Amino acid sequence: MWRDLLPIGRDRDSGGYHRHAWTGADAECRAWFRAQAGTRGLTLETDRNGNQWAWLGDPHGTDAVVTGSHLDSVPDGGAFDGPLGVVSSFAALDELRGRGAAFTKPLAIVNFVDEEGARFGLACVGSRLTAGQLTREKAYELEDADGVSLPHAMERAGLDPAAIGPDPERLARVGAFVELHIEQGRALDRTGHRVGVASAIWPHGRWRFDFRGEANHAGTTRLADRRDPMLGYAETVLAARREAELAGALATFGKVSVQPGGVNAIPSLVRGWLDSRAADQDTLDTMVAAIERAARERAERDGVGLTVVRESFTPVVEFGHALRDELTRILGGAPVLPTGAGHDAGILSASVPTAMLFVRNPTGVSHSPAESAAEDDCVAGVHALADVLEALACG
Ligand code: HGY
Ligand code: MN
Ligand code: MN
Repeated sequence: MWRDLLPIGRDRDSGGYHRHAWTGADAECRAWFRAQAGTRGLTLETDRNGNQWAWLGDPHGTDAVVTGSHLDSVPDGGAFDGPLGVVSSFAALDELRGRGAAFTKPLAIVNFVDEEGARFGLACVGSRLTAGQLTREKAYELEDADGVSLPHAMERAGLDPAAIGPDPERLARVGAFVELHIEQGRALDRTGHRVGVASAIWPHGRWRFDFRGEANHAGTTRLADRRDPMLGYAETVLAARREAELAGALATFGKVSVQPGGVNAIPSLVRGWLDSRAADQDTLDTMVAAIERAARERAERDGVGLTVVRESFTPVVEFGHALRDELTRILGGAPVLPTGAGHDAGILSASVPTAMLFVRNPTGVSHSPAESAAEDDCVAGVHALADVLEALACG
């Protein structure tokens, strides 16, 4: 399975992945998922929001046990973030069948669409829509960098965008959701364990900063006459770093666009996206407010306009202790750790009992082509997931 997935959407030079929602690479990943379901005799369903479900047992049964993750990537992402969870789910099912496990509950493997939000700017679109945390109206407003709207992209991929929306009946049939994921840090590595259980996800969000100035000639405009939005942006990047350090939190400008984008022109618009995360809501709010204050002060000084829009937000997620403790017990005392990374599991946890397993990441690197995990650790993850699914679905 891993070998089949590896070439899809991979950049030949960097080795990183570009599997953005509803692109050709995403379609190939989805075809791969369909084929894996078919090989195993599972019933494939694509829900109203484009998430794929592969069912063993009755798709309309209740108290289903669901596992899976996502197959899309960030720009130039690693091979493991997402796919490890989906591949491990199929592998765990194979292992359970090999053990002769007798399933007493329906089991599904899910591929949530557009987890990373790399194309339309909002993360976890598939799970948010299904869980009713993103309205159809808001989803219809999402556009990619080329101005292609989300509904249009879905339509091109053969889906009916008029159907998208919350799916409470589907979620009501789910008794438990367990997502396996590569750890995106080194906390597990420091414990010496291969597999851990998630405790919580930090609150996090994305804010768009638009600095609007005046385009002008780089060779003839006196410094005193400029309204250069790049200065406010630069100052804000430094403020974000400073405030994050003070707060013991995280703030990142990882994406910026400049208009008109000429080497010899003062920009008219600098648009930067802030990704901010902290252990608690107060710290996050205070930090983002301080960054915005610094941006406004500088923008005013330069005669530059500033608008700040919060494009997405995910409150803190504390995974339910009952399921989390059960997983820890099944795995013989696996370490329990929090993460700053967002996941579909975090979105679903508001609607269904949800837990996560993390597989050791020896370098901690993620959202990068250098992301890696040892094969033995991945196999340990499959065994752990199989143990968990057996306990939950064969009990
Ligand atoms: O950005 C995130 O936290 C996640 O990996 N989608
Ligand atoms: Mn990710
Ligand atoms: Mn992920």
